[in-house]
Amino acid sequence: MLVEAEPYDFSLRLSAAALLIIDMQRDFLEPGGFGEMLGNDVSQLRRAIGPNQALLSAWRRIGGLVIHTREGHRPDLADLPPTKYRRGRGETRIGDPGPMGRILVRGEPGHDIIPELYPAAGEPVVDKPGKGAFHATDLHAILQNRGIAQLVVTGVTTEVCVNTTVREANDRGYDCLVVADCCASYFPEFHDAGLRMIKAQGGIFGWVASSGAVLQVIK
Ligand code: TIU
Repeated sequence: MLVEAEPYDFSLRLSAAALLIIDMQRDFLEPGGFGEMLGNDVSQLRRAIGPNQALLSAWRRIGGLVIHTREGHRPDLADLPPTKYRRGRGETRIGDPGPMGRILVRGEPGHDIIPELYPAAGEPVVDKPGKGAFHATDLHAILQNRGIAQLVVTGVTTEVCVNTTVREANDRGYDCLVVADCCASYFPEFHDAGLRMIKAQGGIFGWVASSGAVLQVIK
């Protein structure tokens, strides 16, 4: 199955592909959450919800593997690097009480995935302490155990957790197809640059396609 993509068409093998949805968490996307508290415009991210819903439901319909990730830390914060804690010099930090529970702490309402894209029973949810979904997680093992070689990547934010994960995946031997309108950033120019960085130089990290192009071949 050929998906129209840049820098050239992507040869999708459904039996070896997983849909990887990065960090579509309430604290990043919902009004009143941590992202907005930091001064970010969450509407920039919310644009990706509809396209993700369409892609997720099509992917489920064909019985494809779906994996969700969440960025966050243990309630005791033992897995939180002091550098990450200190960085930003913000008044509110990871682990502090926020609008939707303790910020970026596992088990808190704000840490969970938005209801529109909530994981279905049996879909692995990978909790990650870093930006990349492979660092300090069992994602690679899960993918290897399922015979996955291709990742269709969506989520937020394009230049942070999506890009970091795609780079990690690239070095581990996975082909990545990033779905442009299913990713988003608080900074539109970083979204654009983040996608360009992936597909430049003949696809240095992977491919970029629209959700429409993916839907066309999996429908
Ligand atoms: N998931 C993810 O990208 N985490 C971030 O902290 N992103 C920001 O852009 N801040």
